[in-house]
Amino acid sequence: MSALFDLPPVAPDGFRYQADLITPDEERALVARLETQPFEPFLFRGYEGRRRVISFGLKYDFNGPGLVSVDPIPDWLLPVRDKAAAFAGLPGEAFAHVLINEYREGAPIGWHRDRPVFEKVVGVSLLAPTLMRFRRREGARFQRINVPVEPRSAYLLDGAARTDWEHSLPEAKAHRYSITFRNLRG
Ligand SMILES: O=C(O)CCC(=O)C(=O)O
Repeated sequence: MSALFDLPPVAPDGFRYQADLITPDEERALVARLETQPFEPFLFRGYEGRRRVISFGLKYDFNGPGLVSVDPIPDWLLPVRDKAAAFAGLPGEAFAHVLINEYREGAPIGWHRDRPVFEKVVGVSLLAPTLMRFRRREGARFQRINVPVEPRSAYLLDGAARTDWEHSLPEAKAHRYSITFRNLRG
């Protein structure tokens, strides 16, 4: 058998990646908007994370009610939402929920799977690059895959990448935003 077949997978099933979903000009314009937004610390059942977040359309409140309505998705987010939706093979309006994460230097996101109420997840990255880490239990151990994620790229979490694998990001080395879009599971 060729050594090719012994190589570990480069990404979990259901993960897709597209470099340069947005242009440097689009990234600059989005960052200028995000700098004016009232980000708040991420709260999870009494725990305060180091990343800051803001949601539009729908918000998942981990401290009680779950999914709640919030301010509608602003016009300036619609072009990137539509590009993210096209990448996922969905109409733009399917992405009723936007969660924007802001990571300053040192801020991580811990191991998690996104809430089952959501189906597909598309993340668009701005500013610093990062490494998306995936893990899946294999008996007593974890199978692990790390995927580099560059600024202006998009990733899709669907299928096994969404339901079987957990993901996390290491502490940010520099300022980064992710604009994440989710549709509701039918
Ligand atoms: O910042 C990212 O790209 C990851 C975001 C994430 O995992 C989440 O919002 O649940």
